[in-house]
Amino acid sequence: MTTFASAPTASTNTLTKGGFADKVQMQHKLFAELSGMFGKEVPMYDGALLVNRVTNTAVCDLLTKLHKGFSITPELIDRTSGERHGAIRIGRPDEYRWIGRFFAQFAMEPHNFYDMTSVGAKSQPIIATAFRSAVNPEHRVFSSVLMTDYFEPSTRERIEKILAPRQVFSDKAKLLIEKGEKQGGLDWNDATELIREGTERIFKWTGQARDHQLYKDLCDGGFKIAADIACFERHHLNHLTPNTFCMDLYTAAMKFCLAEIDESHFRMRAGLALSRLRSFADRDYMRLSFRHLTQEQLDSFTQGTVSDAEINLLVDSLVKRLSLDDAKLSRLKHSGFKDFTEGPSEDTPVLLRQDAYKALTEPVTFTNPDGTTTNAGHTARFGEIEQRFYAATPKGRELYDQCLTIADAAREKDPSLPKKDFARYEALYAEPFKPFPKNLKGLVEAGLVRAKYFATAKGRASKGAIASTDLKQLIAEGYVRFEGLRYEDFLPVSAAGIFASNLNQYGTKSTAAVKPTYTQAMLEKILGRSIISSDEAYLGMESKSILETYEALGLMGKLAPAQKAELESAASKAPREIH
Ligand code: OOG
Ligand code: NI
Repeated sequence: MTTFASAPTASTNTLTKGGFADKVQMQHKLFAELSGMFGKEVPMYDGALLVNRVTNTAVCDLLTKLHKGFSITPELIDRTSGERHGAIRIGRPDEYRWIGRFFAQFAMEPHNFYDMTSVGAKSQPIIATAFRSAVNPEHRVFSSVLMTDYFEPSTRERIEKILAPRQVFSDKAKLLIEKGEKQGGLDWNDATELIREGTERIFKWTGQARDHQLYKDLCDGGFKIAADIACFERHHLNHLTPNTFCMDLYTAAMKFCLAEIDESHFRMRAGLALSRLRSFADRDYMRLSFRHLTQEQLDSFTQGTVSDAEINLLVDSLVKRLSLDDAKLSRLKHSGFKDFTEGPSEDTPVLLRQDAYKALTEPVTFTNPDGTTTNAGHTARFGEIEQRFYAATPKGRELYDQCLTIADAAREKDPSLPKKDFARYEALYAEPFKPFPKNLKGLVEAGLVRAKYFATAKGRASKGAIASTDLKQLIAEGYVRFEGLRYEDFLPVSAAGIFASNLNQYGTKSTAAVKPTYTQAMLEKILGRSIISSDEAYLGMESKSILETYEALGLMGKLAPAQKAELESAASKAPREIH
């Protein structure tokens, strides 16, 4: 029976040495509470979480047979798949700075600059960063800020005028943040209060908005995103995305629960997803999906087998469970599930794959400048899901972008193919991704993904007697092993696709006389701090692990000075945990 080493719980109140609430623990609580809030606001979200729990449980049933010794309780499944990413869209630079300071209280730091104003036809008038922990992040929030100078002067003025008086952060929230900054942390009472400010005010959907005429003008002008930001009173969560252990099983299940595919079609897709997983779910997949497993635990599992008959039984039980009343999501108000998954093809474990149920039209009451009210609808909040794979090197990223462009073009030639013939669509989409090796070993050897290296027991025992410093050779000889680094960030092109599909509006062109250019330095100025480059952080982690490995094998003295200096310089960018 496997027990997890340090799985986070939302119920324990850990204290730091200074007597403050542990910031990562605060983060788990914040996201657990946000998830509760979002479930109340959007019943489909809770339904999707149920489907995720059911399909993740089926995956774990398969894994317990495939990896003898592995076993997991329902609570641990919930905890392991309790990871979330959210998205918020901010109107004013000063609001954005408060958001940055808010997340800092939860040890979440800005990672990467996303310029969404220059992603071709899918461009939006926003720039963004994502807040997350620097080390082993479990939660992240893609946070955008509206660039009003993207618009011609009269629209710009109308947007700025409506945004000027709103107070998203209460005085109390601001005081708590200032106190946390001054003290270096918050006690659990204050932490709980700050989390409550998040769920009851800052990120809450109120169904209230202002100035229906402006809303309409912005939407008609092609700027739904600006309407979504400017006319609303809070930084409402646009989506909150859980993590799945098997994207294709989850999407098939959602389509079945939404009555978009019938039972026989679901059986076929679920059976296929599980049999693919049977071949794919090796030790590297276990490391990637179950971060709380220790290396000893992973090493203690022995290879088992799963027969086709056993897969059929799993599918039977899925059909049974998903046919119960609580999973009949087609009864809820919904706009359907997307027909294809964003990201790499199903057989290519790089970066991340995302899918979603489409945005719901929700009732909104607008208060107009003359005091009258208008009841209308707003379509923006949707239900995403994701599965994360290995972090790409710049070379891997470039290859990914090339493959994606070809795959997207192939898909766009016949957008109805996924619905008509899913198998043919999958083959068509996978074809351009053929240059990618399909497992971690191949990906690392080709220099396409980042990894963390370790000296093995054999390597340590041979310390001092090893001649080569060539990593490939050291691995082949059993002195060194590696694990893939998980991709913890976002993809601008996928993000642009997400904006486009959930706003039901492809993209926007600047209406300013000259389209302004936006830089990372501008966003850093807004935030009042620097933004971390994830590429440097992944390379830093990799380089640091290589140096530690050489050290453990007694090879430091054999390194060429230039190679050592390069590794040391890269390793200096390895992230440090802050608490
Ligand atoms: C953010 C879109 C980015 C993702 O998963 O790439 C995002 C938004 O819709 O505001 O969440
Ligand atoms: Ni998202």
